[in-house]
Amino acid sequence: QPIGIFDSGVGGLTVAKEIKRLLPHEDLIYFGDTKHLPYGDKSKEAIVEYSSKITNFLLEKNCKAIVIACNTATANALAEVQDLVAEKVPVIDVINPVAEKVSYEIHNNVGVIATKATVNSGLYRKSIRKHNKFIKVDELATPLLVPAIEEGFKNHPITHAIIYNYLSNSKLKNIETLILGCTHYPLLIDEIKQYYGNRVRVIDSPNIVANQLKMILEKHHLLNDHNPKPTTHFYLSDITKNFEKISKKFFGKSIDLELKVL
Ligand code: DGN
Repeated sequence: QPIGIFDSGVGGLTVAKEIKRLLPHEDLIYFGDTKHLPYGDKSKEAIVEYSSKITNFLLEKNCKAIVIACNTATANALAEVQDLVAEKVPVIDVINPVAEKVSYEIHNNVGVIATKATVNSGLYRKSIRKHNKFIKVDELATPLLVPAIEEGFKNHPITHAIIYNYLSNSKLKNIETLILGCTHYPLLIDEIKQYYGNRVRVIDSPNIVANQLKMILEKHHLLNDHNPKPTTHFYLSDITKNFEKISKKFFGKSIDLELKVL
């Protein structure tokens, strides 16, 4: 049985890549809802509708676990996806495992950068403070980073100017830790680390999420570690030349994309 992974677009491939690295014998199905992106500017109702359709598709494909590899979908539709799945299979999201890990380590001031819809939900703050109510959490919407990444502006003066502008915001002034609360941002992790030097710890979410998935599969005796021919299928709800190009960047190698409209 495969693991189902979904995102609003191709950003979730940063999570899929880490899952593939950590669990190389697993079959994977990835669904990117490129037709409806960006989720970051959509209403909760729309995000719930899209996420539910994708979840049903992944359940039809007989997935043994579902990974919501999108912060915006997690922030707006996690409870609805969990209801829909009704404990048939485990659901792993990209916010709670990261919030939990951060709250158990020594962090007093945590910053989160994410899309508007994620910041508006306040889920990072709620989730961190559920575990440790002494941590101060400041969330900042940084929407321009997504198009900059999708345009391929890595190591580019435009991206450096955007990063500088956002990270120098007074909200993030005293942070010790920064969570990259959007699946696109790992592609800019070096530039963000460069901005801070050693002052701030930047959290690598895909690795935490992949480890959480591994732990849950082990717990449910669902881990596949002897599969001579693991398969990975990538479905997008809209395919363009640019998606093909950037998918390669996000996943780290060339992939075959299949069109699937839900
Ligand atoms: N993948 C989405 C996230 O992690 O929040 C962001 C992409 C988008 O919809 N703009």
